[in-house]
Amino acid sequence: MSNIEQTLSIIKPDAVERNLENEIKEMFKINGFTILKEKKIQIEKSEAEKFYKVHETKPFYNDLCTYLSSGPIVVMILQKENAVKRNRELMGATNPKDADEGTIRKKYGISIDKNSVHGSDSIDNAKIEIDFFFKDWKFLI
Ligand code: IDP
Ligand code: MG
Repeated sequence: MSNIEQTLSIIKPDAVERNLENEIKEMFKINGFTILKEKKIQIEKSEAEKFYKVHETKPFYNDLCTYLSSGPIVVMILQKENAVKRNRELMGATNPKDADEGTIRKKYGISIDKNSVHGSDSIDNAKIEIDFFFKDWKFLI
């Protein structure tokens, strides 16, 4: 049985700044993801704080929110079978140093904070995060 899902992906400021947008999108496409929607935006720090609220007690929260709002980002809805899990696999570990060969973070990540991409970590969070950036989006399934 097919299990088509959507997940939220963000190409973070460090990658947009290095003009890696197209290369990273190509990696998604080669790996069978369809980019259903995308937009390049810059968000306010207050919006980053809302997006990353789950991390508000972490020591890196303030820097993380400053960083995500520091420059243009590309937010995308990706679709594929088991998209949430498959995207996490393609992204690789949070710290690029620990990421497997062939993953986006291994290839492009600079450091644990400048790790080039965000991806939803669960189906529930994918819905919340897609709604955060694409309010009018209606889930296909
Ligand atoms: P994830 O992006 O792999 O899901 P999370 O634990 O959800 O990782 O953390 C969100 C983001 O916060 C990470 O992508 C990374 O940019 C940043 N981050 C996580 N842990 C640290 C840390 O120990 N120091 C600095 N930044 C961190
Ligand atoms: Mg996360």
